[in-house]
Amino acid sequence: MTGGRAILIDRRRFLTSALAGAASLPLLSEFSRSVLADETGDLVVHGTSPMNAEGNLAKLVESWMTPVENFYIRSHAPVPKIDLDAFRLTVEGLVERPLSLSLRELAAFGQYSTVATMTCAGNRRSEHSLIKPVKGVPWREGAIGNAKWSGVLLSDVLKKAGLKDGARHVWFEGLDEIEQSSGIIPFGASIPIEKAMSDTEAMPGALLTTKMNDAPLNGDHGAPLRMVVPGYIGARSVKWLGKMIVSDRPSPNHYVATAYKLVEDGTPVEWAEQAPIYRMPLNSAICIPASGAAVKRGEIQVSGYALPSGRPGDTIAFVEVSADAGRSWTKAELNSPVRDFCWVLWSARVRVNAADSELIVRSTDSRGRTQPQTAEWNQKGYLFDAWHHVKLQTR
Ligand SMILES: Nc1nc2c(c(=O)[nH]1)N[C@H]1C(S)=C(S)[C@@H](COP(=O)(O)O)O[C@H]1N2
Ligand SMILES: [Mo]
Repeated sequence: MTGGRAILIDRRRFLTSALAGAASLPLLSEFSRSVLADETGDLVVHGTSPMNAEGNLAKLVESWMTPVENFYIRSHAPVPKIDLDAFRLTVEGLVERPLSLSLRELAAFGQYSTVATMTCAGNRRSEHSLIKPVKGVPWREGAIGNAKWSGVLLSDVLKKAGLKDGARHVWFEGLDEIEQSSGIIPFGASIPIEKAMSDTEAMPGALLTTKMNDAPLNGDHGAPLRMVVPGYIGARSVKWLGKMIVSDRPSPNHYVATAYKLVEDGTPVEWAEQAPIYRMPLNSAICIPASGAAVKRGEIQVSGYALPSGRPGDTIAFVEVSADAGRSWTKAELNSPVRDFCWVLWSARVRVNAADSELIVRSTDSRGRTQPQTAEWNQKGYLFDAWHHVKLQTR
């Protein structure tokens, strides 16, 4: 992990500027004030080996469907080299018929597409650090994107394999090689069998994806095959998927058994006691104006995103913006489709006075739940879901 440095760049310029600029890059804390306001790059790059980058906020809110150039990348190891002819997805464990499927054989299953938002459990981690420092990629609000995913239903593949009695979880394993002190491991995840099989007409429980926004997946996003699990944290959507194991228990892989849990003290007992995170929480963020932007007194345009929790059926009901520390709230207009598992883009016009120094957003869902005013700090800086604040310089 590369720590606190971040640069905002255009993907095309990315290698040269990353190398040339490495010594003089500002620290996140130095530029978190306003750099995003006037830059035109697609991604804010936190590290290049492995690649970790988040969407430029001003661009993210331009479209409900996030273009791939603007879509965050979170990888724990370099993109693996995969021979497409030799590639096989294997399915084993508690199944009647273990499978070994080539890409062609996979394509023979029925094809489905769905729109779903992917977000990293660490999105907004930098706000945890304002409470107490946390390690990990210092994501701001851009580790999120919404895309159309196409491929085959996980449930179809599991039905073909035939679930045995006792099948409770499906494990996923990537073909990447992550260096840990214990040795090299693949990125792994698992989901409950009920989620894997829970297809509705509008939304598959999980999709074995080969295309993103109608184009073949690129290497950064998991080519040739990745899992997409709508409603779950990004870490459950394993990229470069090579193996699935049906089991009676959650995966023992580090990223299920140890990481991606909410722990406060981080004692071995607490790590063992806590359950893996599956769903993403209700959340929202202001994308425009950028943090630290200079604005004139009077009416200003504010825009951003809101994300329902990963609970099936939860949608965004309304989004509110305050310019006066939460004394009064203006309802935002929702400018995109409103669906479960998908973000909503919103905008609002609010009046700011000379004394107002920040904007706040909070969202409320179809069950009447509102984001909490503050978030619980946790060791790994996951699921920061408090009201989002953006500081302003009001003139
Ligand atoms: N094999 C593999 N899959 C992975 C990861 C990884 O490092 N290796 N990162 C996970 C995490 S933490 C996230 S948030 C999402 C990010 O997906 P993206 O890079 O396509 O945005 O992929 C997940 N799948
Ligand atoms: Mo993530």
